[in-house]
Amino acid sequence: MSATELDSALSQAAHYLQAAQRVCVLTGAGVSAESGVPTFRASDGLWEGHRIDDVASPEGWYRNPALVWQFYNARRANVAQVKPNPGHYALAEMERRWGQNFTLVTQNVDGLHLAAGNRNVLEIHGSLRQTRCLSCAAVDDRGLKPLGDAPRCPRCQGRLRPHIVWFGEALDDAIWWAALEAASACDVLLVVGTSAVVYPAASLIPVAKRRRPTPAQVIEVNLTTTDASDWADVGLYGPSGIILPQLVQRLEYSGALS
Ligand code: BJW
Ligand code: ZN
Repeated sequence: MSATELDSALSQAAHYLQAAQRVCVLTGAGVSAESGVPTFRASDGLWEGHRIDDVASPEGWYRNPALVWQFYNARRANVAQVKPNPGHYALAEMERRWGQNFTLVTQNVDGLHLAAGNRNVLEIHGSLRQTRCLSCAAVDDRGLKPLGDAPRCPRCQGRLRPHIVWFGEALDDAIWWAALEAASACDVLLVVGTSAVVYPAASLIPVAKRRRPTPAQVIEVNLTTTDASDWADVGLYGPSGIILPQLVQRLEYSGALS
């Protein structure tokens, strides 16, 4: 995308946002890439040397829970060392403008949107900080310290698993319904740093476009075009850590963020 094309796309996106009463954002791994968190599908489907299916599926867990815990402990250690980037902070700035009418739906499990200051966040694929007991079902926030490769529940000594949504598993009902409600009621859906290939998360995009009587406007922010691009009214192609602050700056100049 040339500088001139980006400039006119930024103006168009700012124009949509200025008129929006309700804004919904869907983020994926790309928004955290500039913080140093690897994305999923960049290098042959490998994730820190593992096939995603081996470490992010119930089958992988039943085959080798210790390997899954080693993988998630490494992820937790990585995330403990990283910080939100300017893209995360720009989204926090936007929430300050729209308040309760701003919902951030994230597929990420790294907690960086919360660390940047967003509060109305729906973590639809779970959180690296949380564990779930396979015996008593308690969900606990365990921070980011290593948990060993066979952690036990502090209440009942049952086996713990990461509180993460793996392939083939259902999303939490209440969180998913809140995400659907936000996407179906928004005037603008901002889709940031996701390949939009994983469902049901990706279905939020057609949900927003099918809003009646007026479809939502969809703005995509990504390095490249994706499965979301055909739905997008405007595409901003470049690193989200650069593009999102530029978008916020345009809103500030126009008074929309004051
Ligand atoms: C930048 C950038 C920069 C880089 N700036 N951009 C319908 C059709 C087909 C299949 C299905 C369907 N419905 C369900 C399925 C099956 C499956 C699925 O979707 N499979 C597809 C892969 C085909 N879905 C499920 O299994 C889901 N469950 C389900 O549907 O259950 C049904 C059920 C109902 C009732 C009872 C029981 C079951 C669950 C999905 C869970 C996904 N989990 C994962 C792993 C766990 C999280 C973890 O450990 O971290 O979540 S998979 C992985 O993909 C992870 C991510 O959240 C998710 C999305 O990936 P994301 O974020 O888009 O990352 P990438 O790497 O793909 O893309 C990064 C993007 O960033 C790229 O576009 C880059 O260009 C860009 N980028 N740098 C801007 N600086
Ligand atoms: Zn327990």
